[in-house]
Amino acid sequence: MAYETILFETTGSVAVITINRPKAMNALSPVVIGEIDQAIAAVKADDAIGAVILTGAGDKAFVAGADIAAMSKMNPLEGRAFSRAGQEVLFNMEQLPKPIIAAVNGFALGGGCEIAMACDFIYAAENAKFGQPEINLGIIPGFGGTQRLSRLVGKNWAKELCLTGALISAEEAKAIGLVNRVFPAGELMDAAMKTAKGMAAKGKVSTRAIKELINSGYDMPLERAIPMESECFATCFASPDQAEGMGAFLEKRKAEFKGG
Ligand code: CO8
Repeated sequence: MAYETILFETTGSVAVITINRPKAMNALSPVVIGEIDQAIAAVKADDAIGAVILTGAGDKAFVAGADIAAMSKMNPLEGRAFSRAGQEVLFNMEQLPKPIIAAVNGFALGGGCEIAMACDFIYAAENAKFGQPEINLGIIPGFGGTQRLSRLVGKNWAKELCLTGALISAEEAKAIGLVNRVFPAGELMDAAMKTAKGMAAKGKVSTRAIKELINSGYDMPLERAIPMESECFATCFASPDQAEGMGAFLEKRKAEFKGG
């Protein structure tokens, strides 16, 4: 598959998707959004890939938002279509049965912060900056920012970020729970790769169940979400991974999950 605006590389069991428009701060045009979706579909179809890293090209930006030049010409219907298309891609990322790490290597603003939040967790470089500055453009977040941000960091921080358009540092983002870990810029990709490889080596059935349970159970009442866990727990016992994982522990060796 040939891509124009992203790079798609695989290193063993890990796919790295790099948004590659450094001159435009890796802004998300409709073409970029479509190509990310194609790459996610390619990852889903490839059994050899167990985890994904999403990052931005260059050392300044992860993604500085949706493409303002492209959006400046949109009418309300086109704006809604662009917003819906982006939201669908972000749902496809959340529903991918393999973990995605956002490796945020610079500005993650507007749609950039939103796409990072649709990943399973965020690692950030020390120089990264996060924000939802759409209010400064006379619009609002349109790729789920008002909803995912409040679920991740609480209503008060979501309101402060969306209503002021202020940017926060990687350390501040970590303090409010938006970012899991912060690394010196030169160490970010190695750290993300190490974690991604580790996750890719786990059992596929367990990985898929954990991601799906945490995502879908998060907004449900506990008494409805908890029984879903028992069902998935039972499914794990039908997988060869369970026999391998427990057998390996008892035999004092490292488990080698084959999936299934
Ligand atoms: N879209 C298009 N081009 C951009 C964007 C962007 N979001 N961000 C930067 N660029 C371009 C600049 O226009 C500039 O291009 P050129 O060299 O041709 O003039 C180039 O990237 C470099 O940018 P700067 O010269 O501004 O670089 P600085 O280092 O001075 O500043 C910043 C970097 C702070 C990141 C600055 O570029 C900036 O503020 N960018 C815009 C950030 C922003 O407002 N993002 C939110 C966009 S809105 C959004 O994401 C909504 C998402 C939901 C959409 C829903 C659909 C309707």
